[in-house]
Amino acid sequence: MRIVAADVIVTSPNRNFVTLKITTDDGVTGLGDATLNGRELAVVSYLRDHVAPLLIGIDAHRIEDTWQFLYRSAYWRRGPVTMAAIAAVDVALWDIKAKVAGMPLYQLLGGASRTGLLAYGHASGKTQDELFDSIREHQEQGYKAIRVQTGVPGLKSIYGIASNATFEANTGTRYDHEPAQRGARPAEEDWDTRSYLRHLPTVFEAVRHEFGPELPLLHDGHHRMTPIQAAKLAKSLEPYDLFWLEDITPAENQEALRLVRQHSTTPLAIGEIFNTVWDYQTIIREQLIDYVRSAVTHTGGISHLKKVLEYAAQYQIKSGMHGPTDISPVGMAAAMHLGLAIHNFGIQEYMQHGSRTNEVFQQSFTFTDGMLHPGDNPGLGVELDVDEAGKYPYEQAYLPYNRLADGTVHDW
Ligand code: GCO
Ligand code: MG
Repeated sequence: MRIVAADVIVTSPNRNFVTLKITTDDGVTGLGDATLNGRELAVVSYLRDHVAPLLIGIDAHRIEDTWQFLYRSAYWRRGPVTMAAIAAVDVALWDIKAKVAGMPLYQLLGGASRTGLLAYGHASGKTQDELFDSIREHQEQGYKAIRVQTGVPGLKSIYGIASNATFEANTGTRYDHEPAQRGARPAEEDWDTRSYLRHLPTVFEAVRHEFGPELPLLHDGHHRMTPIQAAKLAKSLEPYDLFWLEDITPAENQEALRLVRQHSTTPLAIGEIFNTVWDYQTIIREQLIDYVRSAVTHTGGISHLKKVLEYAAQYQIKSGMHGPTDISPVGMAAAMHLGLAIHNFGIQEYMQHGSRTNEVFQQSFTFTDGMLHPGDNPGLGVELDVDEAGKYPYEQAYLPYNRLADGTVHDW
């Protein structure tokens, strides 16, 4: 079964998505997500100009060999662009293999290890009242675990809070916006770590008081703290029993987390911007984290992320795969098949795509009573309507960035 076409489809129904569609000489097609938020066209070029021509004629069943060929023959390894491109090829080939086998992909990965995947959603608010409303709204939608992001007094706009969700009255769907904004330049936000460190524990105290001790609560620090600030934060949130505290440091410096571990037992999650097992080498071996945040889409696909998670399993570290709206329904389905099959599944992030996105990508996965399931269609269970996709051409969009009061650029 040879590959006869590898097409890259760019579409922007509610936001930009890049999808690779591989076709075999038997007429079987497979999809892979290659969306790199805010830098989409770099992956498009990598795939169209450098990878697609190499795929023609390859045996579509040789997934591991194709992965190794693309990774090693390029010489220039790792990095988000390379690894998103390889991920798209890998996932498309898994989709094809599972369709040919007539099975949902999770069956080929070892079969289901559980009945469904616990998902968490994003609650946020500028004020306490808005935040409480948002948590309740998520609970009404079925979410059993909730990420809490909040405004900080004195700061104008912060990543991840409100104005972030839209209710589409015509379809009855709720659409979670991600921070990327369409436009020619990134939006500028402001930041003050000391105000944030003072304010956040008061928010979690109020949330625990209102919603009780049972509800799993998560928080994302979005890479903004120094190691000692991160240690302080993790320690100050300990009384509120978080499910996890995410990206408290930039973590390129993996050793930085030793300091945090010395001061706190708050569980830590890191890795949404990591691409390979090498980015995790120290933090897994030294047990400096509790959850691996990588997405299938940005970590070389199912083949590579499965290896990362198997390594993590030796240290009782679990999965917490990245699932914002900038992971397309194809990338989400891939995460769900992998999450259903592995033993060390932890939790799956799940934001809701808009109705236009759901029309472009027809999906078989379900979200019922707070649990995700990839469905039992052969393959990934996602199909792309190319005509529908063609209605929404690419639009330039950028993630925001931060400046401190004195104008210094800061991690956002
Ligand atoms: C998360 C993430 C996202 C990212 C976004 C960048 O935890 O869901 O931090 O909100 O900022 O995916 O593209
Ligand atoms: Mg995050």
